[in-house]
Amino acid sequence: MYWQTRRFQIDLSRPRVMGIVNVTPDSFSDGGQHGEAASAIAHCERLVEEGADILDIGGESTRPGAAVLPDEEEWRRIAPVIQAALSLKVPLSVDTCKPGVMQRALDAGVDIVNDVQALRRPGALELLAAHASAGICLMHMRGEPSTMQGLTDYADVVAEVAQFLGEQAARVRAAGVAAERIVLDPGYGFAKTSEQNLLLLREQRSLLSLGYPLLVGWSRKRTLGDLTGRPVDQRLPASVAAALLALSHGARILRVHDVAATSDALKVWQAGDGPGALFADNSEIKNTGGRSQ
Ligand code: HH2
Repeated sequence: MYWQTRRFQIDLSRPRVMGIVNVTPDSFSDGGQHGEAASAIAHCERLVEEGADILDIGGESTRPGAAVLPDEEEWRRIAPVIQAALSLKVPLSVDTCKPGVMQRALDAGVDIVNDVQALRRPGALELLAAHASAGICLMHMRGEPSTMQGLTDYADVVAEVAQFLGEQAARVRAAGVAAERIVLDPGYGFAKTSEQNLLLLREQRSLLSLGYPLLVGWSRKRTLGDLTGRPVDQRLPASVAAALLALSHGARILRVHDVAATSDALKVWQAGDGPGALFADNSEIKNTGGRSQ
């Protein structure tokens, strides 16, 4: 099982860590920490040293009620970071739902588009279909960050998330995108209550029947605060526990803020996950040298 992205074929026979780089003043857990390009670039380097397999770079917060930015401003934030991070030899993902930003990021050379709106904005699907090899993450959510909190009415949240992701993947495939380029994400925390997030986690494995690898983002999210009573800056142990649970329920890519801690936890998890697992790390990410681009 692998994820085809622009420069890299990511082998998913071992789980992968996607490190979050928020070049924003207002992200829910680290807003303002890497708002300047220089500090965001240093953060990229640190995350790679800590074991990030992929970097996910975003310029606009998706937290409930976050301000919507013009394309120009979002791109101005992330452009220098993407430019610098391209030399770090790990796949780069851009976290955006705006086709104008996707276009610029793809032109600049990013490997993956991570879209919390699952390529539903006009022009997004066409853009990715016209691209030869960029990886795509399709996530479930309802509404926009400004409205999603009120959109948590589901008859059966697991069935509805599965149906949505199946339909979006089919739509992307019908546009001519190879299945190997697609991963799916249940969208923890997006238009879901804590109870619904936990139910989805327990039933997460059922999403594997859609036939795509799963990427998940539990890092520091509010449900973890609800469970532990901890504020956002004290949710590291809870985030690691949720990440490992998501792995044991079939996820292959973990989108996290705390790469070092998650990588350590993964090593232990893998060591106990089969004979010789600890030393059988021959599943490196293969650089395809941008051949297919
Ligand atoms: N969560 C966030 C943003 N992007 N993308 C995917 N695929 N899955 C997620 O769960 C996900 C995501 C929210 O986290 P963060 O980036 O830390 O916060 P903010 O959106 O406030 O910048």
